[in-house]
Amino acid sequence: MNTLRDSGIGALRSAVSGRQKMTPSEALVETLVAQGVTDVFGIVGSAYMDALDLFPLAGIRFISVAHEQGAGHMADGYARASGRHGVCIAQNGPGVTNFVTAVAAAYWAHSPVVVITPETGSATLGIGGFQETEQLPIFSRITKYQAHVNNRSRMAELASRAFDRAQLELGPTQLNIPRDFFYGDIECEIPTPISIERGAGGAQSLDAAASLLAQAQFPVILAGGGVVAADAQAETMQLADLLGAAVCTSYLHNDAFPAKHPLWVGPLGYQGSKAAMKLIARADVVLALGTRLGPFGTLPQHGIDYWPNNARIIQVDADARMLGLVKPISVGICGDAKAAAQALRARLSGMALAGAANRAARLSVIKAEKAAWESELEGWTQERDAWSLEVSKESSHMHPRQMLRELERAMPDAAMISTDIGNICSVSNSYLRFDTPRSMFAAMSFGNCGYAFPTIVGAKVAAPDRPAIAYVGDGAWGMSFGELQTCVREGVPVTAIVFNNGQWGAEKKNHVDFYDKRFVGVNLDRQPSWAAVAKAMGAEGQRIEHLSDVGPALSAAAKAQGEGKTTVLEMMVTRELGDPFRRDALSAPVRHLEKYKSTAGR
Ligand SMILES: Cc1ncc(C[n+]2csc(CCOP(=O)(O)OP(=O)(O)O)c2C)c(N)n1
Ligand SMILES: [Mg+2]
Repeated sequence: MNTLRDSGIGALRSAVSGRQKMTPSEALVETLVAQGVTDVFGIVGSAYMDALDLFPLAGIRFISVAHEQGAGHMADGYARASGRHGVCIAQNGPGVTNFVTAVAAAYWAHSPVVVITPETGSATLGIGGFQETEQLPIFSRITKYQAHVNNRSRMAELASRAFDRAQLELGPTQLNIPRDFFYGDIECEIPTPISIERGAGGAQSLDAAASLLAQAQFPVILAGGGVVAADAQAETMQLADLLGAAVCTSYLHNDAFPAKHPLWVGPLGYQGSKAAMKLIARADVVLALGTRLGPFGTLPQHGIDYWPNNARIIQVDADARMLGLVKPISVGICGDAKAAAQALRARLSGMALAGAANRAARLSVIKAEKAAWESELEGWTQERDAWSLEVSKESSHMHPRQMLRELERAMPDAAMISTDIGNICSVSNSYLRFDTPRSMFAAMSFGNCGYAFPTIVGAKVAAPDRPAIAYVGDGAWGMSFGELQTCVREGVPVTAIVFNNGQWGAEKKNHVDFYDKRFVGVNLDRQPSWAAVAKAMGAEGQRIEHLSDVGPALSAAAKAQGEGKTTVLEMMVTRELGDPFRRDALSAPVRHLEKYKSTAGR
């Protein structure tokens, strides 16, 4: 499960074997070594200094960040890019509480992040000493497993379990350590990591699914994050080829299926592909492979209520609790996406496929829908609602959609892209296509502003040879640009594309649509020049005003990563806004009190 990136430190990298005397700090660090950990993100703190002292000799790099939230996101990006554990550590109390948002985000991104949380000393716990708070309840709903070191002799056992469970359950786990438990003499053995092979699922459910797929006239595959996590792209392609099935990707998992494949039809969900929506709407059988069918990812979009309520739905998920949770299903398979795809193909290879008769017709429908969406997108150079037309009329700035298209065209091969949660980042969903898995790191369903930048920094540490690019709105940039210090100080070169529209645009859209443009707190006036800020922080910075400069600037910035340089490209864009996030969740304001009546209705 854990393959070491840097075999050059091999001699240092094997954990001590056999039962022997050591300190708990040594036991922890040796457990990290045994688990293949080479990088840990955090901010230094006295609580765990005794263990930190051992990192260099253990071959573990400590990446010192600007804010613990950044460390958590970096661990998440690291895990998503590599499939290996992402690890973060902080000072007890405030350092640890700074992790919370990042851990919640990693939870919903299904990232195997291990959060090491030193705690106030066991001898003073509960009497309100320095930097004390109960650290287990805080993370109890955003971790898959919490280990509390209740006895120093159990350090290696519990640390090891936290690592194993993060991979087993694909999500963050917490290792909580009273700070005095780093010290003392113990005798223990460092456990070998447990690697669990996930199976294809039950034979009966696979048979039932194969039989539904064999009868399908219009099968469609919906490839989700599980395809990425299980490295199941090749198997998904083989199954799609066999069935002649269109393949949609689930919301914000655009890297689950290669965009160059003829059966790729694009992402579902917010700002997704109309081709994908129209094709899945026609399906009589859907194979939802490696997806929990998250509610936000199947909402109507572009005015299309595309979910095929009458189709037979086969859902494959490694977590049994996800089966049938959000959408009714006909067959639920608790299995690994890769193994399940293989098992289904093996079954279907020997069966007569009803969909074979109309395969050619189906393929031509797929081709036509893709072409129609491509040409619509090509002509969709700006938003056309009244507000957007008004604010962009006099503006010399770029239309966001055109700018996003230029970025897409100039995107370097094998790029990793993280996206934040603003309006322009969301619109970018239509323009983000990938041929390689582990390439798209969106803020997923936790949807926190400030996710994208630190996450791409972590991804770059995991995959230093791949171009690493973050898409970030200017509001979210204000939250996260501090991590430029980490890029410069630690030599982690990335590119941040900052969309300067001078507003918290995604939320402003709600003011426009539902609150009659009564703007409160959505304008970001008097911002600094983000390009100048970048330069002041030791990175490169460039303000981009013209479409013709977008592509060359991205290419140069990606190339500069090879020279160790981080670049901020500040894109000057109009204040126009794409469709809102939550048309479903807002409604016209109702007011009963006289003094607020003027705000009623709209
Ligand atoms: C941490 C956090 N705070 C607030 C929000 C609510 N929110 C969602 S999108 C958004 C606006 C984002 O603005 P910006 O980053 O400038 O991108 P734009 O929408 O302008 O493209 C806000 C405030 C959030 N999702 N996360
Ligand atoms: Mg903005």
